[in-house]
Amino acid sequence: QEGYLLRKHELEGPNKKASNRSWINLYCVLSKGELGFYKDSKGRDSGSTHGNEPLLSLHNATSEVANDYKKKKNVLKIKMQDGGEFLLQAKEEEEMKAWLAALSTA
Ligand code: I3P
Repeated sequence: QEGYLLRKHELEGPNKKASNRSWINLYCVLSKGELGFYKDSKGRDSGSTHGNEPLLSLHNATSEVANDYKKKKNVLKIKMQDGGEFLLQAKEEEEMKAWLAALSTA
């Protein structure tokens, strides 16, 4: 599963708000239990992530529709094992569902 999503870093750890909280459009790639964020698909090909961030391990991560986030539609939430949290916005509901399905088996 891969494609562009808007991303907001919500929490850096348990109850720790992320410092950079703005929405950014990133090319997201889910592969082998890890989620990578890239500027575009060329970034994926060269392996250089946005801001040189490490790949996100989805081990023990949970994903759900972000029903508590009201400002945008088609937003899902990923909660990581370390307490970190990201919001990801898809352009359409079907796209959000496809990501949730992929994340649930990652
Ligand atoms: C953030 C940006 C986000 C906003 C966030 C701001 O400011 O406006 O869009 O989240 O609010 O801190 P900046 O771009 O200067 O980093 P929302 O879109 O969810 O409102 P927050 O800190 O209340 O999450």
